[in-house]
Amino acid sequence: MTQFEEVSKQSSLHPKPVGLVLQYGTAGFRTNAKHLDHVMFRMGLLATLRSKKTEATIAVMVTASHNPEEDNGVKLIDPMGEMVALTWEGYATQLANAEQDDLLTALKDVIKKEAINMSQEATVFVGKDTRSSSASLAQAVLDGVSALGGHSKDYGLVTTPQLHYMVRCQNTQGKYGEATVEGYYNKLCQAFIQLTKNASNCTDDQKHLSVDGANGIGALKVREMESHLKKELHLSLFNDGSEGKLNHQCGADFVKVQQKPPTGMKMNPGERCCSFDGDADRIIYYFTDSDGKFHLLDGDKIATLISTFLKELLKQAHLDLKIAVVQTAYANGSSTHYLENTMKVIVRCTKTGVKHLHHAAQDYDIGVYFESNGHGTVLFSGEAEEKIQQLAENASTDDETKRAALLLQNTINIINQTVGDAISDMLLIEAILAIKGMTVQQWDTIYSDLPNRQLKVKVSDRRMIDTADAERRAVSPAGLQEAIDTLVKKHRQARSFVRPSGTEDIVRVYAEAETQESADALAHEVSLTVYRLAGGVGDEPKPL
Ligand code: G16
Repeated sequence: MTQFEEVSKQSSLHPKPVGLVLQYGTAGFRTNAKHLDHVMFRMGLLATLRSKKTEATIAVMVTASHNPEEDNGVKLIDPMGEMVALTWEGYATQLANAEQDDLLTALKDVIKKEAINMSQEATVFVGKDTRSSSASLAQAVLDGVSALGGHSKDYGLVTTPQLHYMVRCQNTQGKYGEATVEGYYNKLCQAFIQLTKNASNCTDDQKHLSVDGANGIGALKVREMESHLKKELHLSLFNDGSEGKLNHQCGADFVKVQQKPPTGMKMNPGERCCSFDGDADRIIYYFTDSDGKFHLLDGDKIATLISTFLKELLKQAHLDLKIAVVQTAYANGSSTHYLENTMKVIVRCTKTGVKHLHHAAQDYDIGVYFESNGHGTVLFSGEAEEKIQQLAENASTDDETKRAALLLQNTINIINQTVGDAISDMLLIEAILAIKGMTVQQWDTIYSDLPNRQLKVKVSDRRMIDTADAERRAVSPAGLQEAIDTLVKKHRQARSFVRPSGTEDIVRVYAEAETQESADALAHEVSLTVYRLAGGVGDEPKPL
């Protein structure tokens, strides 16, 4: 049987529902799990082609991250652990939407366009989150890989960033680390222990952190990692999946959007807490003060903490490296103002989606990228890493410079440079707070967030809304942007934008203003405008 006959035979076991069309979204295909079996099989095929093309290992992660339990999705991972290249997103859409009889034609089209040598070997790593649908969908991916004669390695239950990490380790022949979960814990935890040796007089209280695992994979993996931390960090784990539903009233997305603590978590006043999302690639910190007020430290505050720490170390090490922070339109206006005017770092704004931020961050010696929702990491250029290493190893380097260079080296080792990683970010943040002897309250007061509100509006077809200028302006439907501009003018220090979500079937509305009442009113007014101009469905949005 030829390869294509095999694909044909196998694909009939993963048939596409006639007429179903899915869009490649912010982070891959994402929808109700019952529509995804054929997509997974085909992504197995596509990953095999991508592996042949790049002559490297590729990975496929089965997850719908922050979405509800009944959804699922797929993330494709390129050789250096980054999200798959944009042109291949187009091929993914082509393959996913080809009717059953047209699949081979679509497949051959990709092979031709990319001039793929079909006799080249291919390897695909596969991972999955804890959703009940993930096991059979991951099997569909593996079936796709084997139908095209590719080799596969099934990592089973892993966080998304762990799978990204494995790919980079594999394709750098172990230079980035060992391509096992154990290797991942060893690398990150050793760096954490080295870093926290620089923290003096850390009390047991300061070493304690409460973690909301969103009832997902992150909870399992934090448990697995704990012993590697050698009691240098004490974690209390909540929403560990033993009872509650994935992402339901908990997790990073819930906490960020609702601006309130997750259910299922015991929080004492002043205690440092954090939430992961469903596949542990996002993290959000928070605490309640003695008056019961909730304080959120989101991706913007995390980016500020990390970039301040790095800038200080670069100064101590006398290293002249260009550092930038990459944000999206959701970044709180106060954070951008602080970064540009107080910290005096370069700030870039990109479209939503880690793939966009990641690419922008690659333009600098050190690129710190974070979405407000807590998705982010830090990238170091090869040259920057080399300079830091030379300094750390140079016998004539003075003590202070050497200390800073070693801290930078361990910081590089604790970071998962392939993608945002809740576990790695948590360890880095904990290490920075310990080294600086900083409380979560002191971190929170670096700057004050402008009050803000995020809402969702359901419309009949969210593709009606098109945006420009890194999603800060709506270019369609006609009149929407003008209406938003008029509404914004009614409020002080206000800003608002709308964009179609690439992971959920809704339009997102963001508003910030001088007071919470103003931000809430503006978000509501803009939601109503979207509902009226962009084909809202269901009841009209009600005031908050
Ligand atoms: C994904 C992306 C993020 C993005 C988020 C929401 O996160 O990786 O970059 O911010 O979706 O995207 P949208 O607003 O388009 O729905 P995750 O954690 O769900 O994979």
